[in-house]
Amino acid sequence: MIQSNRNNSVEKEVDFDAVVVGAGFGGLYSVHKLRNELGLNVHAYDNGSDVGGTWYWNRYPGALSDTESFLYRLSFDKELLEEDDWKDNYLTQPEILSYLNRVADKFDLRRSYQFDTKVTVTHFNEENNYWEVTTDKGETVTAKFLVTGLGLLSATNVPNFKGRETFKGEQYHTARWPREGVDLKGKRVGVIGTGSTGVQVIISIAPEVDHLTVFQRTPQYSVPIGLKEQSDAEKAEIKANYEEIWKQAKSSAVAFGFEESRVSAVEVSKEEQERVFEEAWNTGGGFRFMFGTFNDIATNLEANEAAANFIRKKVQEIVKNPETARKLTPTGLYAKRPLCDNGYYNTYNRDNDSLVSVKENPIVEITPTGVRTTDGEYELDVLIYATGFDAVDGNYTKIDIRGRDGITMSEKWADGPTGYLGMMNTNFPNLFMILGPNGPFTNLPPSIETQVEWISDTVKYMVENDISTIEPKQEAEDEWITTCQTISDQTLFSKGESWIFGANIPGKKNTVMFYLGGLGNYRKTLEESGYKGFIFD
Ligand code: N01
Repeated sequence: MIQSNRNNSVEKEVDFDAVVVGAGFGGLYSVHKLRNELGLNVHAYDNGSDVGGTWYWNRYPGALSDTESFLYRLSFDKELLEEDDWKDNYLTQPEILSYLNRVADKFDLRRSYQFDTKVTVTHFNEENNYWEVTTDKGETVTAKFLVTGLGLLSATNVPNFKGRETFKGEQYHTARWPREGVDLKGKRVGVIGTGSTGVQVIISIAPEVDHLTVFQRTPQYSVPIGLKEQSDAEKAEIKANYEEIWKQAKSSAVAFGFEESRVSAVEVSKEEQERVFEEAWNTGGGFRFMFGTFNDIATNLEANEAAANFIRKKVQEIVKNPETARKLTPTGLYAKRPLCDNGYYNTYNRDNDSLVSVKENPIVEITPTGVRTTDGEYELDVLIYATGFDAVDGNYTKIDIRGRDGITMSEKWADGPTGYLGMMNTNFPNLFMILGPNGPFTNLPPSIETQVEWISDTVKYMVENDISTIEPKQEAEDEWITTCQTISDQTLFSKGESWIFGANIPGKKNTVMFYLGGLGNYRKTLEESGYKGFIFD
């Protein structure tokens, strides 16, 4: 427990030094750093019944990470990897959940958690410089530091279709998939949404259902993931090169374990473009295809079109039914978080799979027996919403968070969510957000690790120097937001409509919610700027 040495201190004792919210990668690592390493008195909450965060909730069929197995983990403890074994070069949801359970066991993290508990209200008490944290169980505790690992993609988005509640069959959002599973055998199943989640569900359930109807709004650019069994020799090499692998990932832009290309697509011949794209197509990986082939696919229209065209041709080659191929072929920019899959386009060659373009024939309503679009009714037994998330701030605005002078987080973010270094906000002292707005856009565990380490170093510094509060300076926060905006303006991402900018939620303001400058530069910024942008009191 922190002992205050301040002579002039009138602050009341707190119940806990820190409250941590969330039991995913970020929350678990925070509890380890703050409790096990700094020796603080930590209490943690999660809404789920056990650890896992994103991977606790997303149990839908086919759920898989699109980061390779050796980098979808925490790197701080080499033993964790040494002890670990895995089957393929990508981890399935049960494997990731099992990994996070092993992390919790190894570091005895579960005992700090109160599960099945939602934090509903949290107010900063300016008189005592602590956070009051209230849960849906009606309890309130106080803590000097509040660390939130609420998840970037965890507030589910279920579009408000007319008649949704009248459907007599079963309906599920993919991120709220029942723990006991769902029997889809022999059923007529509809899937709305063809993002990363939809694509995985569709591939996974198509062989088992009687008939699958996919309701697609925007056709997607997706490349093969390159899923394969990882040999013992490959695993041994990964373990032997542990230090170099993580050094490379943490200094790279997207932290997916490959070197980002330094070659411009527009400076090579068409033949060379084809060769490089074909090689990446055969190797697999969405980020590798977008960032490992050429360095300007996400920034230069001509380069982007070359990559997009390559994928379009592949769709046309793979999909046998010309009308389905036409509907599946993407037309606009290739500028969303890149997708990859294990046989998506090929799924549409099955006899029991049909594609409805809801751009051409919009959904009119959900009826008791299915989905009615402008071209007719599709009868269904089960309806699956793979419709994504209210990303980044969606989980924050659900909580009544108030900082100085009673300002609410929703008020602070009225023009869209923002944050200093992706972790803090003016007027919200001692509130550390893991993957808060304006943080890096990468393979997430290395960014989470970076932020949790910065947070625990900062807390340590404050404890050692008897500092009560930390808060960004307004000018530092403004400058960081401008930096994020400037970098984003240089990319084509800002012109593609996706959750990255909040464009998927009707009425949500389109905002730059990420720092697109890469993890390496982000880490350099943290290191070089020190605490210049902060006010300590
Ligand atoms: O969500 P999304 P997601 N009517 O928002 C459609 C991570 N992730 O859960 O494109 C009809 O991308 C929407 O259509 P459109 C990863 O970061 C990773 O799939 O907006 N359709 C789209 O097709 C990913 O980027 C992994 O026109 C509607 C879909 O629903 C992020 O999660 C796996 C609609 C939503 O796609 C989000 O992915 C899974 C409406 N009213 C997730 N509203 C891996 O690691 C929305 N849609 C592999």
